[in-house]
Amino acid sequence: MSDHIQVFIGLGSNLNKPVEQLKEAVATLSAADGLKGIKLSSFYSGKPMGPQDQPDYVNAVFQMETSLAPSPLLSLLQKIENGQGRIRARRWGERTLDLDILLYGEQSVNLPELTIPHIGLSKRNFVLYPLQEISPDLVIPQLGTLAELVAQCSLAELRRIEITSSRSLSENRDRSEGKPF
Ligand code: ROI
Repeated sequence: MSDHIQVFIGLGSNLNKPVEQLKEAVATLSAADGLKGIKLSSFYSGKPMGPQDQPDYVNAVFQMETSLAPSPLLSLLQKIENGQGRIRARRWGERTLDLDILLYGEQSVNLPELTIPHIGLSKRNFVLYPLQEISPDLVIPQLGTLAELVAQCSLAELRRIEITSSRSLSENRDRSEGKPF
């Protein structure tokens, strides 16, 4: 891919079989024009940040390379969210699929529709711990080292999920036509 920028995409779901939602999103992202999968974190389950009367979330972070500029990448992510029947019941409430651009190379982006690094990144264990798993030496623009941020953020009840089914891996490989995910 020419002009590739390293991006980290945050994935989250707490409705309609969250693990399946994330697997499907990973397959779709991997097969998308202008994106290439590099490394996927484990899946993590955790208590909601926000109202507690909603199901637990499943989260992951996907390191990718992209030839897309930030805004077209955001549009693509929104299209994928909508394609998976995005439900967003209320502010800070339950959702079928959230795809967030956490980091875009070493760039800071401040557009009306998009802020990178993602707002709240430094406070969210469900972002910081998966990031640390796949890229422990990261330095985050404006915020410092990932190691420092993780040290200040409680793991709380975040847990790695063991995914036992091998179905998704072969399925994803087939659907992404030879791409690594
Ligand atoms: N809480 C958790 N644990 N994981 C999420 O992905 C998540 N996403 C959200 C809010 C509602 C802030 N809470 C979350 O958008």
